[in-house]
Amino acid sequence: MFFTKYPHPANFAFAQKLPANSGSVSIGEISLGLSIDHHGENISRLTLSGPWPENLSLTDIIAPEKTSCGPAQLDSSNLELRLSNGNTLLDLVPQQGLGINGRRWIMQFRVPDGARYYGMGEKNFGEIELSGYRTVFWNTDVWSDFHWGQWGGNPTDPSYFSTPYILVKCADKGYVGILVHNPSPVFMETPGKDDSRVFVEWQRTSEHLTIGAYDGQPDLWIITGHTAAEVTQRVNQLVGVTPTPPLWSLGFHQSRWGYGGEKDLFDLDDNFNNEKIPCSGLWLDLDYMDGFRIFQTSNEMFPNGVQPVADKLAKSGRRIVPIIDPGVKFEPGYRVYDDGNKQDVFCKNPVGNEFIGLVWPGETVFPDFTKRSVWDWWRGYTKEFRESGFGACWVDMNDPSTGPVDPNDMLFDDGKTSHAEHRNQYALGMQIATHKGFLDAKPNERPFILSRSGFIGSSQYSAIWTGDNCSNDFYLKLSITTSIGMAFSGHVFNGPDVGGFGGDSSPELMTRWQQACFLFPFCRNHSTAGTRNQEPFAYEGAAKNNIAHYIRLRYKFLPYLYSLFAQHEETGAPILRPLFYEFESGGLDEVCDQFLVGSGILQAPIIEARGKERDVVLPGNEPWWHSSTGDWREPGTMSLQVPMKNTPLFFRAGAIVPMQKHLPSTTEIDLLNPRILITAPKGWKGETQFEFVADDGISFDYRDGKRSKLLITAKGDGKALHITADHTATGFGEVTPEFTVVEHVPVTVNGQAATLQPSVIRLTGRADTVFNVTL
Ligand code: NBV
Repeated sequence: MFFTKYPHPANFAFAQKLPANSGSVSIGEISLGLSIDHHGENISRLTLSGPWPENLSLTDIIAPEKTSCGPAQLDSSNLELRLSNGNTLLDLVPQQGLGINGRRWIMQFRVPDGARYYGMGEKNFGEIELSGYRTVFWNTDVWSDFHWGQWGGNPTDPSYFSTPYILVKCADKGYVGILVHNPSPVFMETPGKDDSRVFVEWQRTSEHLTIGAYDGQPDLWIITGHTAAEVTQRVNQLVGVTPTPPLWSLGFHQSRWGYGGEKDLFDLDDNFNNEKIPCSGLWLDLDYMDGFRIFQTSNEMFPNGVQPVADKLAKSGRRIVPIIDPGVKFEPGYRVYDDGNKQDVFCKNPVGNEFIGLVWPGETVFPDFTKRSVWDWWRGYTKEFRESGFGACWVDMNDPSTGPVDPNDMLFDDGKTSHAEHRNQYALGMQIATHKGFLDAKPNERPFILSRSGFIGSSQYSAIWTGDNCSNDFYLKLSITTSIGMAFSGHVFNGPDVGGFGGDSSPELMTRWQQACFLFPFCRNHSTAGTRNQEPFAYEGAAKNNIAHYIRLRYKFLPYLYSLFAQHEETGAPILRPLFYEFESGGLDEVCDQFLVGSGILQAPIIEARGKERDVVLPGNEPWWHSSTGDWREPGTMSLQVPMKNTPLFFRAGAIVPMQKHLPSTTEIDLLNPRILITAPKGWKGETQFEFVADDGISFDYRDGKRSKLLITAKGDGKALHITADHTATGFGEVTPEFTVVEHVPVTVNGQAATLQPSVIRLTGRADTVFNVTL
């Protein structure tokens, strides 16, 4: 696979005519079957049958019932993608719209002037808006497949995780999302909006939006909407929302390549306890294994087994999360190899033997995760693994990485299917199988799995970290754009290696990184062997205090994050959002160094280790509460001084943000007694709502009604703030909220006049005066 070369339309033959309805399309001698189905007025599916096997995807798209009309219409013998109001958003280029070249296929769409592009899953371009790019979707082990000179501080493409999806903003007409449900490598090309990336003429991208694939049945899901939010929620539901994660997994995690066994874990536990820094997961890299043999723990690292260690750490509220690679050491006599060989679970090479790659254990074989029978084999091991005391797991190298060995010799399905046809969903199969094993071990516990690679559908099984980054400003900035790109493309539960994996994180960089990501959906500090220690307590003085403060603050806001995840499960809404997700107007299409957490909090972190000031744009037409100073800022652009202990965090007028009452420890997370912060300015006129959720945070009982929901409404009539809190469900017991407001204004709670007690809260700067509401 060439990462920097893409098929050109001139090398395809195109259909000269499309049928007026679903039917057959001729391209030269070849006849293709075109069918269009609708799933509601905003979703259509277009499939082609032809020289391809039928869709090889391991998971199905979760679509609403079929309906008689939808946005994709074959009209006047051309395909138009229309919004419900009849506006045509995109249409196929006449006579050059649908082409094939062997099993390669291509589609070219005409786009309106001023169109903008988003999504594309995990991309490392460092931008949210993606005009003028050519890209291919091919799960890649970036550090292995690119030269270090490239990944050290420049965009690399492709990345570990493939979501062949693009969201097009069709100027002011509306939005269309196109999801290609095809595990073979897909390619896309977006028209450029200016000449900024054109150094030589052939870098200029086409004037059309191009979508195609090297192989695999064309299966396109087309979603239209008036806003980015409508389309994004829908696509997140189509690929499968992330079930509410276990509450502990939303805490802070500490990892490092080099932690080996019980000694390191106990040291970490002591340090976090002594410093009173909460931490929910302690992560073990390759060193806990017996000579890189998966599912075999080193006796030296765990002389007394894992369970007693897990039990001790559980007292501090922590779980052990070890790494598992897919590669099985090729070593007759090693039980996992022998068993797998006997049961014929490993991928084959073109001459019919087990495919061999060169990874950590040396010569390595790979389970064929595209086969359901292999899922059953693997789940037995992950069940055992969970039962041995490990609390979760981290599946790495599942791109799959084969070291210096050409992966194209790794075939699937007993040698019948080429590598490329399945590669992008290898990790997905591993996630599903691992998840099943965890459920076998603990049927009523929500599994937590973190994976490096993935594909459409992974969101249902696994969180994602965005792979190997480096301790520098480039990657700090990328943390925001990559995570938002994923959240916009079906995978909301993700985050980077905070502090950077490769290289040394200076005290300033580590502080700024922790601040930038303290509210990210997934928050883990991880670094590679041979670099400086990067734990919060490895720093001194102000740096240590600042890093610790933002970790504690994450725990303070856990009830907010948890409710956002529960809301995501119901609606598909992402946790991290670009500004234009909530604010359609105001020229925010390209802002990529600020983001929203839910709809209530806006963050504009410092993304240069040595930075002490930055410009911030506050959208909309209402003021924002600045938690570093406790005052209100009018919308617009402003310059802010940002000392090391601060990070610019703004609360929307009327934001309802559930928090924990006290600065919490890892073990005390009380969802039934939250403190709800409501930030309404004096004289506020408006109304906002937030659905707060409480349950046991770990089991599936919430699906049987054991979840409480409190619908909180804040209403400002210009004179007073009226708060109502209505239980819409009490399956987990009664929620008894206490409210805090930031202005001394008349307040009623459920119709009763309240009194305000001054109090202080320290969020992102100096302590702010706030008012606790009592009845
Ligand atoms: O297992 C070692 C590393 C791991 O720490 C990292 O997070 C993964 O992305 N792993 C890759 C393999 C080798 C990286 C050079």
